[in-house]
Amino acid sequence: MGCKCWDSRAFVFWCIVLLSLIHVSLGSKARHFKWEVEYMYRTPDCLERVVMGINGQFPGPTIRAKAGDTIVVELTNKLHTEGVVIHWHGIRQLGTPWADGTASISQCAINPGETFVYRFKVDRPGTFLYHGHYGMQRSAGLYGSLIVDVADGEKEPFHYDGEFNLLLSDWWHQNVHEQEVSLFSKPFRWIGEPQSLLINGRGQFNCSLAAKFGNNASVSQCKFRGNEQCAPQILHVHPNKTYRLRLASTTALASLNLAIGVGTLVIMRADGNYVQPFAVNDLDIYSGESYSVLLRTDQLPSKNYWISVGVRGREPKTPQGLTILNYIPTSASKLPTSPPPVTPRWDDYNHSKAFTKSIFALMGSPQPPRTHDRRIILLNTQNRINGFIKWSINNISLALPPTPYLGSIKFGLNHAFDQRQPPDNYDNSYDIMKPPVNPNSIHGNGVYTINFNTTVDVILQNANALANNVSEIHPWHLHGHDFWVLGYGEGKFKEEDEQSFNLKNPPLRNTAVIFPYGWTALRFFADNPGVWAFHCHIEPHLHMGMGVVFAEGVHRVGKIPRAALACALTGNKLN
Ligand SMILES: *[C@@H]1O[C@H](CO)[C@@H](O)[C@H](O)[C@H]1NC(C)=O
Ligand SMILES: *[C@@H]1O[C@H](CO)[C@@H](O)[C@H](O)[C@H]1NC(C)=O
Ligand SMILES: *[C@@H]1O[C@H](CO)[C@@H](O)[C@H](O)[C@H]1NC(C)=O
Ligand SMILES: *[C@@H]1O[C@H](CO)[C@@H](O)[C@H](O)[C@H]1NC(C)=O
Ligand SMILES: *[C@@H]1O[C@H](CO)[C@@H](O)[C@H](O)[C@H]1NC(C)=O
Ligand SMILES: *[C@@H]1O[C@H](CO)[C@@H](O)[C@H](O)[C@H]1NC(C)=O
Ligand SMILES: *[C@@H]1O[C@H](CO)[C@@H](O)[C@H](O)[C@H]1NC(C)=O
Ligand SMILES: [Cu+2]
Repeated sequence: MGCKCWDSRAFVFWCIVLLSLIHVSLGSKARHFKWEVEYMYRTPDCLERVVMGINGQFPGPTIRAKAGDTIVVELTNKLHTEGVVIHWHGIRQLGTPWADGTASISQCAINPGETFVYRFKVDRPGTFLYHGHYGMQRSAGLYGSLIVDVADGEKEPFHYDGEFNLLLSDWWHQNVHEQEVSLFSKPFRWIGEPQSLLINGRGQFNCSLAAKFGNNASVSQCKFRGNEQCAPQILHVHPNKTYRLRLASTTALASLNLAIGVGTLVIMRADGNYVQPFAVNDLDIYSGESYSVLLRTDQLPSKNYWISVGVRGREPKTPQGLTILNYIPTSASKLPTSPPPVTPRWDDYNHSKAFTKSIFALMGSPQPPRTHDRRIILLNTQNRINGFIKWSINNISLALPPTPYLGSIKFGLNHAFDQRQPPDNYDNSYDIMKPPVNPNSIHGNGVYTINFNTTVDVILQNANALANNVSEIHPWHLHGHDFWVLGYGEGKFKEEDEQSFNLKNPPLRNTAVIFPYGWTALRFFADNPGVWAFHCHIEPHLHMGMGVVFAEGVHRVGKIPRAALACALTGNKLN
């Protein structure tokens, strides 16, 4: 096809033909969505509250796409008095860093009444999430699932007959604005443990599905007609089949364990990446993580069984979340005859560590570079600033600036944020086993500038919080990348611990946990121009400053859509 005829109609015609042929042959397409974010009344756990929903749905609509597709979400902010953004959790945004959906980092919050178009490619299959990333809007209910299937003509390397998507979250009766104020009050007011655990946005607060097995007579049996907003989603299965469960957690606070009353779950994928399959009776899932597991329904007798979700790492004051695995033709309304499985004791950290350390990449997965160019050690502490309680990283509590970094760095606006880099390490005399001797820290908004195409090791170092004998779990999530999890250790990370790194088959993930008083070592390759948040995925912790910002190859970022930066100091830089 000669393309000499630049201005002829024939050229245009043939180019359209050609483009559509490419389109068909790759099987990839653009998937368009028009979304409106709004507050609405809902009864997620049988009590009516205001939640943040999308197009009248809570959780938001599930996006289903194929690897290679382009997702286009036209997001209109129908909240009356606050901005909004949506982050596409687990999507690397290669070439589209402005679509990452992080307020003050990749874009300006979308104003009430305005529409912003997220357009990005989903380049590989997996079970992902999307959620608000401004203030604590994720806690308010702004979240949903993003499921990417293998491209046409490709197959998963495992067979299954059907699948279920279970999006796990936690829920408070206090509204999120009050939670934000309480966390920022002096004296500090902790939001407490969630009232309910939700499975696909459904939980039961004032009744229990399993009441008859409990010894608390004041808890009544839940009675559902089935159309209530808090009625559990029952998983209807046929005997002797294999089902894929897509599990993802978008909890604000709770680390979870999911247990089934029968058989085993075989872990196949973690955060979208293949792992060496292994079987468990229960699995831990931290906020920001996802798993695909296979469940075989070959148990006898074929009847109904429980699935339970319980809290880990914090003394649970929240009843377990429950749903039912209904074996057809058994009636779905028949409750299982045995009590629900009890998830492991909240402080059985050995159980959690054993699970987490059993996850290895499947043979043939991308291998990590053998060495690093830079090592950043990040000490996680709880601190005070002028009497307010904060979380800090290397003694700096992140307070985001009004101008998004992507714009301020690209346009060299040196006054937009602190130009000093935060430290790559902490004072080695710091005793991680004790509360800080001097609990004070400072607010900051400096960024770590990462040289493009270099290998970065991050050592996340946990420590004692402000109270004696308290060190919490923190699941850390990196935007724009997957990282290899090279290892976990107890106590303070030492130079010689590098000898123990797993360079053979470390799992690739986008979220990794640090255990109390321990460290976790991650490695990533900085090949994605943009500005990327790296933070604790516990919503109140991030809100209290528990995060850092990585800027990499920003001068390589192409033309940023105007609408992403139309605020603060970048508001007039785009003409
Ligand atoms: C739970 O609370 C809701 C709302 O108050 C009420 O309609 C429902 O009957 C209650 N359920 C039980 C079992 O008490
Ligand atoms: C029984 O359940 C009620 C209502 O959920 C709760 O207030 C009470 O503390 C429970 N009692 C015990 C002994 O667990
Ligand atoms: C499932 O398989 C088992 C073992 O092969 C068999 O005994 C049982 O009858 C099967 N159940 C159904 C419902 O097909
Ligand atoms: C947990 O594991 C450690 C190290 O293997 C062991 O010393 C400890 O006794 C275990 N704790 C419990 C409660 O099993
Ligand atoms: C953290 O910074 C504060 C305020 O500058 C200082 O008082 C404190 O000693 C620092 N702590 C550490 C562990 O560096
Ligand atoms: C970055 O690394 C990739 C391979 O890892 C290479 O193809 C590319 O040329 C490198 N780019 C730069 C600017 O160094
Ligand atoms: C510290 O807390 C752990 C549980 O988190 C408990 O097992 C241990 O006894 C506590 N130690 C002290 C000295 O209070
Ligand atoms: Cu945290």
